[in-house]
Amino acid sequence: MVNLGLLSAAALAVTGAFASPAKRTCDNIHVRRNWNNLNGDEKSSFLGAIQCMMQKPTLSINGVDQVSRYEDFVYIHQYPGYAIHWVGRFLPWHRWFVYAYHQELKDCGYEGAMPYWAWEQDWQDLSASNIWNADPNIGFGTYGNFDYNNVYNSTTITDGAFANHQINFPYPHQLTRNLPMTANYPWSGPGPYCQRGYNPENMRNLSSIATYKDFSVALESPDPIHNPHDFPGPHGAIHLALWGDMRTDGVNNSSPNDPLFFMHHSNVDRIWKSWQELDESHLYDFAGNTDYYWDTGMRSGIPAQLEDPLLYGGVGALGSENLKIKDVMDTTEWPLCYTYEDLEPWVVR
Ligand SMILES: [Cu+2]
Repeated sequence: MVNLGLLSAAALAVTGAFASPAKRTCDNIHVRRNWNNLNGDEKSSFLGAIQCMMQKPTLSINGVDQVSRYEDFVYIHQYPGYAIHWVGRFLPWHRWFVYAYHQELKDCGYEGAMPYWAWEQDWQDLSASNIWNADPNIGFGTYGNFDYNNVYNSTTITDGAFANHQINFPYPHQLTRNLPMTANYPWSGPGPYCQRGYNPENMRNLSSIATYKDFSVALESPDPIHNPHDFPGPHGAIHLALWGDMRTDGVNNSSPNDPLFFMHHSNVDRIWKSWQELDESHLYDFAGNTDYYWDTGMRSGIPAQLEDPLLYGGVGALGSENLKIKDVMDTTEWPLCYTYEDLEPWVVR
């Protein structure tokens, strides 16, 4: 059960404010910015707010093993499991998830808009991205080194703002990544397999897709059992390329343990937002299935609809209990009230 008494001030603010959605308009529209365009003070403030979340007490949602407000987000992502991946609600669910995370960062003193990692700009060599920065004040840290003796646990990140970050949920370990394992595991790392997911050719293909149903699958990644392309979509490609905590599959679903998860999903959301603006018919276009069964690879036959609940697994946190998919389709409408500074450069016409 949810312990309502432990809901955070930020979560309560979102909950209360959402009581009358139709009557509210945005006071202003926040412009989310490319991480590369933030100055040192802004980067430091953003990373400091994440560290603050990692120190804050957990909401003890459902009484599992998470130890901090940050790990609550890991749990909230894990809990609904198959109902938020390879389904129609994948994009809207993660949109609200990143938004709610940003509310918590504001509660921890970060005043800027949510940044994003425009990884499609790093397509030629992911390992050369500016995102890898070892400075403990302004960097997410580097990308690890492959450990042949510990393939799935990967290597601990020992630099940057999250050096040796101790994770407790869903199992105790330190933050890991594993970008350079390409030579022996070609389906990971910055090599050709993942690159086909986010290279200009695939991004061009994405921008020309006509319907949400097809666009959503292509952006997320075809599911592993029904993959018609034999290469991942850009969302899946980045998870695979970074390996380590970002790679956690449909069993753990604990990839938010790496703070880069939110930088990644902010960009996934930007790409969806860009697509929504390409044609007026796209803004409220929504379809897909409601469930996916990992063990059998079956998609449920129930068609997803705009009226469906966003579905935060019944945990009730983040002010989401009454939220429907239709409420988060337009980011420039209340409650979201944001856009992106460079919406369309990824669209190769
Ligand atoms: Cu996810």
